Amino acid sequence: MAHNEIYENLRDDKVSEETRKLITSLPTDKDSQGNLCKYQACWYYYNTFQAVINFQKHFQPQETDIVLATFPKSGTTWLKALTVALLERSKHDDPLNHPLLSNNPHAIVPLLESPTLDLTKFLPSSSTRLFSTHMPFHTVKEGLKGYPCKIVYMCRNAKDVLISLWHFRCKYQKIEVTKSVLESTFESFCRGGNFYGPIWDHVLSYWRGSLEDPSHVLFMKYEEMKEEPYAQLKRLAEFLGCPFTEEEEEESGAVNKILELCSLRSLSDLEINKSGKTVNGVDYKYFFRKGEVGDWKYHLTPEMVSKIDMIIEEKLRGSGLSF
Ligand code: PAP
Repeated sequence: MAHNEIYENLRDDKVSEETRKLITSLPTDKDSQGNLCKYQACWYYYNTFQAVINFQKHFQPQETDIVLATFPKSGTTWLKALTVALLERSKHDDPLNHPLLSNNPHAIVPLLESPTLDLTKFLPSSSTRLFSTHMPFHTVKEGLKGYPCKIVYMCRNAKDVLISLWHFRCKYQKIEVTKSVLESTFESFCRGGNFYGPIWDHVLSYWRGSLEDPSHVLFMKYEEMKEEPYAQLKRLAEFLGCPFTEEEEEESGAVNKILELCSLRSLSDLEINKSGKTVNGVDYKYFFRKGEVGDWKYHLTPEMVSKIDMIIEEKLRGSGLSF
């Protein structure tokens, strides 16, 4: 879900008259958390939808912008931390003075479609700007208005995303983690009617984007990052145009240092991430749980697994992608 502004996202008090009119022409739905509408093949709560429109109309991109894109619960916090650490690495000789030690990654990398983001604060400048998004590829591209910005997408096994969403939802709603909440989350997830869903269309939008333009769209997988973090971090650095030098790799062990700084254990041990909260009062600690591959095996019934596998198989058929 969308971090700092989770509660803002669920509301609809920031929606203009013009956007309300637009919503009347869109498919709409409702879940236990709020009203949703479907825009450019993706479901949004109304405040977020307004923010998407604001982004597409008013965002002023620049060529050097980097956008980190994910479906919620696919490794957003990790990708943000790794990218910040990569881009900032030359600036922080004093290891205790690193921004990640005193800020949660979500506070460092703004979400483009956040209902509380003031776009006028982000005027083009000479420095590289780092943003994040949960919007699908085509919606982001529209807001980038032809600028050849770099986009990094991290995808994650859909069943693990579902389990992560379920736990997160229970934590921030302060309700018990029950099977019945899992069942309702499963139902809307499979139907595709959940916030930012359907996940398959989301992932495919970036997959196709990366095939069409690999020098501007990097497609990464959470599982590969877990499996071979060293190689994947180097891949990310190369894509972003800041590859590790031989000296960095061999003498200072920079790759391993970044991986260690950004590990779930290190980040979740930091005071800011143990006791800090987003501007809307969501505890940062909710963004750190197990961080494992295949946790779904302990929670989903065989019926659930076969249903979701069938949907994934059908949706991804012929795409060349598996996840
Ligand atoms: P968001 O999209 O709402 O920002 P996001 O960070 O993608 O959330 O999701 C949190 C998941 O990433 C959690 O997964 P889990 O529920 O399966 O455990 C969380 O544990 C995992 N995560 C957070 N930080 C890291 C990290 N540094 N390394 C690996 N996984 C992480």
